[in-house]
Amino acid sequence: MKIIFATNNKNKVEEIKHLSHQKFQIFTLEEVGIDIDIPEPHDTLEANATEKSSTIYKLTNEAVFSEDTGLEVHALGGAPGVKSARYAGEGRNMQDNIDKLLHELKDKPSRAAQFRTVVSLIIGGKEYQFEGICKGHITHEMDGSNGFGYDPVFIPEGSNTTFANMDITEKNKFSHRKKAVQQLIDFLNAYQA
Ligand code: ITT
Repeated sequence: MKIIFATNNKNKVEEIKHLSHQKFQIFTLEEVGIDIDIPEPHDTLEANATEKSSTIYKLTNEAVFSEDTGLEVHALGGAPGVKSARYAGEGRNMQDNIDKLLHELKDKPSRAAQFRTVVSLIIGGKEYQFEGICKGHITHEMDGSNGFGYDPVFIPEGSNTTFANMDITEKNKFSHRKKAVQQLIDFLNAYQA
């Protein structure tokens, strides 16, 4: 079975390609010759994930999944959440986002946070969603150079180091994305068209 992963984020593709599965082969947008910036206009991860998968489904009419991920920080009322990619404003980079996050948390007693991933799968004309959560906390400074996004400032529960100090196999022992995508894999392995 062929399935398209509707993302432009190469780090997400790399993490998912580390997971083992049978019965289907994952193709990236690049591999199927689609070059578009998929819109993420909504205010929930769920709605943005649906937007991404349905945009590509309409173009290809093939099985497709997408995912939207946010970092939800307890003391900030769940921010940056769905706005994780543009927390410091449009046109700002990841360093600006992390600087803002550390600044906002400077005087907060709690640094508890979680990554939440929502996967949206469209297959046989129907949508299915899967969620993965990784709880942890935000560090006081950046540490490590692996991974992407907020990885240098996030320590998952059960570890004493940041995601950015882990290789992909180790990150996948804890990761939100792995938990959501594992449900997707289990679903597809059992799926009868
Ligand atoms: P898509 O093409 O899949 O939409 P994206 O990079 O826009 O890719 P998201 O909107 O899902 O991805 O993610 C929002 C931001 O959250 C993203 O730019 C990262 O900075 C951050 N992020 C997502 N997953 C992360 C992870 O596993 N570790 C650290 N930061 C992450």
